[in-house]
Amino acid sequence: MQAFLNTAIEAARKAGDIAQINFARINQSDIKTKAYNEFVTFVDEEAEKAIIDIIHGRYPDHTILGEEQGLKGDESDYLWIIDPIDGTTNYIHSFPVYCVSIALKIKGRLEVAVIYDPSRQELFTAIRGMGALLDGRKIRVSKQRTLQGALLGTGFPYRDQLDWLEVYLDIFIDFTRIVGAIRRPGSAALDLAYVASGRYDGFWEFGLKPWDVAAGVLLIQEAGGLVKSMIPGEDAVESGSLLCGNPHLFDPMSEIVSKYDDRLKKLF
Ligand code: 2AM
Ligand code: CA
Repeated sequence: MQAFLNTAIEAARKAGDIAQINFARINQSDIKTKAYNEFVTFVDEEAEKAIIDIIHGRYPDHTILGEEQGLKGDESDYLWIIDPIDGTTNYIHSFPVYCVSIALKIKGRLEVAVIYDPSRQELFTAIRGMGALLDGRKIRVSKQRTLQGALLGTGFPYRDQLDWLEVYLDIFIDFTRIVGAIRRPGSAALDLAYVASGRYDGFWEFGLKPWDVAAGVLLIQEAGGLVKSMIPGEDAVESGSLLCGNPHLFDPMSEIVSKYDDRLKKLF
């Protein structure tokens, strides 16, 4: 597993360097619209290509799922799930909150995770069963015991998820009345790394994609946290609608969201 992790780290640093070199140099003409309010730049594309080249250079038979290129390579037991820039909207606006996310699933199970933040040069890593690290030092989820005083992260529904906005906002109101504070920085992968490292006590968001969350989910689990899909019965990574937190806050957070199960079921 260490060799896979080393490959993921090399690829994440390479992609992060490409992003950082171009940071705050993006012109309007560099921005392409993928869909209404969904953007991509040549930097996302170059960084993804760099990651794919490194992984396929070493493991030509492995499958890669990337945000920009979709599936690359034949189907195999090894699936790398990559996001070259998580937080592209921030990146385009020179708002320095974004990251590279790389996860490896083997036979359907998350085994390796890397999240790299080029702005702070922070490297979050995990191998299943071996804990989670930040720059080589062990990290754990927070010890916060009550929602009172807790710091939660979240993301708003966007684009094709605007039907979920009302129920999302009702949940947001419930949390806002109880917790210490809520943050919405705009990079879900980095948010999950912050739950793993105890900076946040919990996080929830609807409608994310596997490449936004795969690495972060393993990081949180390896740091002693809990993750679940907010859509009953679904896998957290596949559904992309997830709730996570330290073991003290996971149940109280789940209880608040479960008040809305009926409304959520109608939307999914
Ligand atoms: P992305 O930058 O890789 O697309 C923010 O809530 C999270 O949602 C980010 O991880 C972001 O990942 C993802 N996201 C996907 N599509 C988005 C969009 N159109 N606008 C904002 N965030 C989006
Ligand atoms: Ca992206």
